[in-house]
Amino acid sequence: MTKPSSPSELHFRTCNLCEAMCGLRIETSGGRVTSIRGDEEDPFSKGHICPKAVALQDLHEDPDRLRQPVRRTANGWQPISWEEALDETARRLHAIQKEHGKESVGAYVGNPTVHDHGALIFLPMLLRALRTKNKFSASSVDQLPHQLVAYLMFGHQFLIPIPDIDHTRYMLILGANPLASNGSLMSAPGVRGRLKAIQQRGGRVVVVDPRKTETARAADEHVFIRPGTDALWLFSLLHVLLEETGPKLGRLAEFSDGLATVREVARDFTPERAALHTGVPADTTRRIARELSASESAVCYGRLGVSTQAFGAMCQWLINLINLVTGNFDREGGALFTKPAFDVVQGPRALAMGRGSFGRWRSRVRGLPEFSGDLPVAALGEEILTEGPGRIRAMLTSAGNPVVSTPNGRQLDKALESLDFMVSIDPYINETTRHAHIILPPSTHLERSHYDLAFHVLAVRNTAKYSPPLFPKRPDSKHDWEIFLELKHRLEKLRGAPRVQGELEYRTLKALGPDRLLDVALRAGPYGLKLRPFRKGLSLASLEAQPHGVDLGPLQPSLPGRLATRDRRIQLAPELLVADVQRLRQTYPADAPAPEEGTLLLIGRRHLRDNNSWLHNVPRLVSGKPRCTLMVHPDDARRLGLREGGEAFITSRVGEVKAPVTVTDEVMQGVVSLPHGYGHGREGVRLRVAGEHAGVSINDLTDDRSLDAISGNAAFSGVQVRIKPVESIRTEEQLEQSATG
Ligand SMILES: Nc1nc2c(c(=O)[nH]1)N[C@H]1C(S)=C(S)[C@@H](COP(=O)(O)OP(=O)(O)OC[C@H]3O[C@@H](n4cnc5c(=O)[nH]c(N)nc54)[C@H](O)[C@@H]3O)O[C@H]1N2
Ligand SMILES: Nc1nc2c(c(=O)[nH]1)N[C@H]1C(S)=C(S)[C@@H](COP(=O)(O)OP(=O)(O)OC[C@H]3O[C@@H](n4cnc5c(=O)[nH]c(N)nc54)[C@H](O)[C@@H]3O)O[C@H]1N2
Ligand code: SF4
Ligand SMILES: [Mo]
Repeated sequence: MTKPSSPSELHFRTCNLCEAMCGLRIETSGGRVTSIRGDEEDPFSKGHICPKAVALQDLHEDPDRLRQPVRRTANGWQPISWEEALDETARRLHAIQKEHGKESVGAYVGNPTVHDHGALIFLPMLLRALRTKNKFSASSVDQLPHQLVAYLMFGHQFLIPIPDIDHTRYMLILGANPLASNGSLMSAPGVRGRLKAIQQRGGRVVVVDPRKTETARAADEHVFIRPGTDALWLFSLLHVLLEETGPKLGRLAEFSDGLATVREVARDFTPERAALHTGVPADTTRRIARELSASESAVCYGRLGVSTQAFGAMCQWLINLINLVTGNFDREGGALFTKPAFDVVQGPRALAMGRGSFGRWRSRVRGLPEFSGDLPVAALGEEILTEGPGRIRAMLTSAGNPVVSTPNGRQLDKALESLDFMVSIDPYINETTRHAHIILPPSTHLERSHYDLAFHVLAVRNTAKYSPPLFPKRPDSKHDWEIFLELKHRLEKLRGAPRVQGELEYRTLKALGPDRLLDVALRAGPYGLKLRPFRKGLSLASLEAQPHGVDLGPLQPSLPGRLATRDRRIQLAPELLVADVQRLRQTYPADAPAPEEGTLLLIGRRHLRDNNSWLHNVPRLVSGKPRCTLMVHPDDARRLGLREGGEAFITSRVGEVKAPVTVTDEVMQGVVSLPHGYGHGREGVRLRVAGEHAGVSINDLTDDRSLDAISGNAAFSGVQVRIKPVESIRTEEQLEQSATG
């Protein structure tokens, strides 16, 4: 007799692997996932998913994933109990701070934090309890320029204008490849279809990128640009818009300051001057400016490739200005602010995110400025390695892999090895966490509830969706937020905080958890019960009753009401940015010097099946052709003696790697490209599948000294490298050996 199979169950939830927030329809049977598909009824994603969604199952089942805390000993990793792990972590951190001061403990917070509302709400509490100014995060290898510019122009770091991709008739995209990344600071599941719809409306898509990317191929026009020169090009675009077509601020003129200053600084940036350095012909620039100006609606969108540059903040400033002076800001089809149900900008004070801050303190060694409490992560290695008072001697990392994701990863690798103590909150023993003394693994993504606190704020449409946990959490496991709360409580007790009050706060927070706090924020938010006494507003319960999510409508004009500057005015010409224009003039003089002989400019790339450094242990996602290859233009390959399938030896100021070569005219001449997130071959990494697809880390080449001078964001775009065929090095060595032998 055959056993009856367990009945299958159907669940709806949101994929939280990237920013697109795709709705999933997941079938389970007998406590196992049997299928993951797109949820056609999700009002936002309408059935779209990408190949990564299935990783949610594979991560949950991955035998390499830690199920219990571990301690590193002379005899390898030993499992330990939660009590022991949490007590020891708090004790060691406290002891080090007691002996060497508060700043002797540092913290690094990585990207998946932003995809977990529990972590977003509870992590700041732990960081406050750590009391250190040495806080770092993945923001400073990513969107820091966007936040800084939003803070300076609109008064809040999360007032980030979102391109209205669904209504625009002209989209100018720089430094973004949403067909691989699925969109960033532009949550938009199914970007391919949304771009196609622009074309079907009679509109136009133009991509400016040193590589002819998947997105560039889907566009109407692709323009090559020399890496790192976008600020100069954007200035020349602005120049034409101001001098030729004239600014069209419209109703925004009433509450905007600084246009005259902008005009003045843009005056000498002619398209001809820009062409000398950018490689973009002056007439192309003029035409694009005229098209932007003439289009019924238009939006300029610039993302990672123009953020991680020496002029990252300036690029984001200029992009906002271009949208403003073409009359496309806060207007349908242009760039608008969202109105999220959990409003991190104008929501209840205790749950909202701070407006931001800049330069309240600086890093000890290099004097880099803090932004909103964080220091640029490019300074982390030197803060550990440089002797003196205030040196970092212990680290807490959470959901981050800075050894492969931050510049000069080799240096950080060495630095972490030298620490007195390190704790990592992470499910894996990877390039970073292998240095930890204790690893605290969280529950899996399917064991938690989910609400996209961050990405609803950054989406192309207002929607809201809550997903309950799909599987119950194992009794001996903890969510990230629980780990943070436990550590915070222990640290405060060790420090002798008032006992009764501390205990009460701990118990209250533990009982509430992130979901009850989410409920409070939803009720207090713009669609909550509070403002609509006669209609049913949003609450956790109402979202639970609508498992596919709720549509709250397209982005709408919201200014000046939504501005968070103290005078409720837009600052078009923040002093910090205006002052930096001189650096741009010096870097790109009106009479161009010849580029240095023999150097090539390195850029990164993303692949649809990667997700930064941490999905390479999923067999379904790493199958197929090796992806960690160096793309080289045919002319450069010929000059350097590189051939398809051969190996290249790549060196930069900070390091060297070897990678297989792909010869392709997809990259601009003089530019080479290597993806990031690889380099799993380091000793002690416990990722069996990733180890077989190890690749090399681009961040062993990127430079911790190359930064956006204003924000301190890493400047990954356009790292100067030298390249030789590996074979030629072997021949040189052989010649040397036969000469000496
Ligand atoms: N599949 C996948 N999806 C992801 C991720 C992933 O790793 N894999 N990561 C997620 C994360 S954390 C983020 S932040 C987003 C990022 O999402 P995107 O911003 O779309 O990032 P990329 O795909 O890296 O695209 C950056 C583009 O900039 C170009 N570029 C490089 N240098 C320059 C330059 O100097 N000027 C110009 N104009 N362009 C330049 C590159 O060629 C590339 O096409 O993606 C998210 N989604
Ligand atoms: N050269 C170059 N470097 C780059 C980039 C680039 O384009 N080029 N992109 C940059 C960008 S945009 C980003 S965002 C950063 C990312 O930088 P990081 O955030 O430092 O790195 P990730 O690779 O995202 O690593 C995520 C870590 O979190 C763990 N993790 C996954 N889920 C969870 C969870 O739910 N809880 C916990 N506690 N841990 C979890 C994973 O095991 C992994 O160790 O990389 C940056 N680095
Ligand atoms: S696009 Fe992003 S959110 Fe959608 S299924 Fe893929 S990884 Fe998940
Ligand atoms: Mo990112």
